[in-house]
Amino acid sequence: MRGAMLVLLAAVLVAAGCATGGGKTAGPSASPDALAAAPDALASAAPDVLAAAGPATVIEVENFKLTKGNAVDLKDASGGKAVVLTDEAGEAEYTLPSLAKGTYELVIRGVGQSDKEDAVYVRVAGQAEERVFPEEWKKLLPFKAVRFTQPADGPCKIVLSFGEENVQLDRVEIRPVK
Ligand SMILES: [Ca+2]
Repeated sequence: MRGAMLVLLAAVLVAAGCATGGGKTAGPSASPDALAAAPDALASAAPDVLAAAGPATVIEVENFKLTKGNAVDLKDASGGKAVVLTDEAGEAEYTLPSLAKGTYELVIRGVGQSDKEDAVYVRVAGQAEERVFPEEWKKLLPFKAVRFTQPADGPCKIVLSFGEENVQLDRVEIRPVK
């Protein structure tokens, strides 16, 4: 009888020990797992937000809404196309559905033909317009970067407007600034 009691007591202690030990190890390991899982949940819920927080978000200018602008074939351009705004009313507009609050750089890639044919204006996230252009001509190059602040998570409107004639606008890249 005493032997059975001891075995029972030992079994209770072992069971309690296991439960306590299990509890202790489960606690700390559960938190990192939960944290690791969070970005995956975000990725499926809000791809635009995540894309901006990591590598560049790239938007082809030929996918912008164009006013007085034409998509033209351009060798080596991404998507094989670029946009030329045809007169002073020319605009290309695009609204990212969701961009996370933060500071970013917007860079246009395109081709300027000469110092009289290379400028375009950029308005983004409601900031004042900035005039940008490439450093060299007749090459597909990044134009001067525009730094902007997205004030809160949400849509982000980008407007490229006519600066000079014959500027070929291939794509827009948006990167977070650290
Ligand atoms: Ca393009």
